[in-house]
Amino acid sequence: MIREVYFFDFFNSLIVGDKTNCSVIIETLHRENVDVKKIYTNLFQRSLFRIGKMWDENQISIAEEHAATQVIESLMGLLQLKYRCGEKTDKKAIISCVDKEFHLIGARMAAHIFELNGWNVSFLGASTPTREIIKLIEKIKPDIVGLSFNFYLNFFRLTKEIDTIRKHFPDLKILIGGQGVKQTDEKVINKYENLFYFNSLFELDTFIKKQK
Ligand code: B12
Repeated sequence: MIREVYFFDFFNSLIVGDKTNCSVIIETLHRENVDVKKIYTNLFQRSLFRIGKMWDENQISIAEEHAATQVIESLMGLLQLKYRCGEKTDKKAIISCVDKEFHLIGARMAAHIFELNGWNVSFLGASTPTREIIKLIEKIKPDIVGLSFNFYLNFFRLTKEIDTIRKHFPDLKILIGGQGVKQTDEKVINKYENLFYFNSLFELDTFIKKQK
């Protein structure tokens, strides 16, 4: 775990847009060799969930939520430079948000975990149209495609996308993640073969390490 004192210092800085102090905390954690999955989960994800709740309860404005999100995204850039993998494999992954899904931070974290395991990752960010993902799969022939969805209304887009990928590439492993999954009928997800759901970076990391 990351010490509570770090969390509260980080969160209080984030909420007032003090990016400098947020990066000082990140630098300290990096120097202490803290696992980046812990920074992502116990600092960034925990802060963003809190911010989402505060926004939902009208304690902060949309602008304040946007500002905090931007700070987190820039700190992720910093972490991606600091936490790198020395040894590359020939494995390839495509990670993207489904069409019309704009919550990209979780997917970006997942992409980084693949990279730390030596994978070559094409991270497509938010809202990629399905036909574009299909074209890219044809071109780079990845071992895995990872899809993220958070906004529950995008569930039908997720299943449509899975169906389309399956039609074109029946054996391709598909990973899905994001908070939208919890709110939906898990039976729908379970009917697919070779499809895996993760909402924890630690479980994702274990899964990646088992891929040969
Ligand atoms: C920041 C934010 C935004 C930003 C996103 C910007 C960006 N660059 O990503 C913006 C402003 C775009 C936004 C928009 C909206 N948002 Co918003 N947003 C958030 C907020 C505050 C944080 C999201 C986040 O980054 N969380 C932290 C990450 C790390 O968590 P995560 O995504 O779950 O990812 C973890 C796992 O799920 C997993 N994972 C995720 N993806 C993947 C992919 C793979 C392949 C794998 C293996 C794993 C994996 O790994 C991650 C690490 O553990 C959340 C609050 C919350 N509870 O999260 C609301 C929240 C998600 N938003 C919400 C809503 C309602 C909206 C809007 C509809 C608001 C509006 N009226 O316009 C729109 C929808 C836009 C859309 N169509 O996508 C609701 C969603 C409710 C629901 N379940 O449907 C939430 C929960 C807020 C709330 N309390 O109600 N939002």
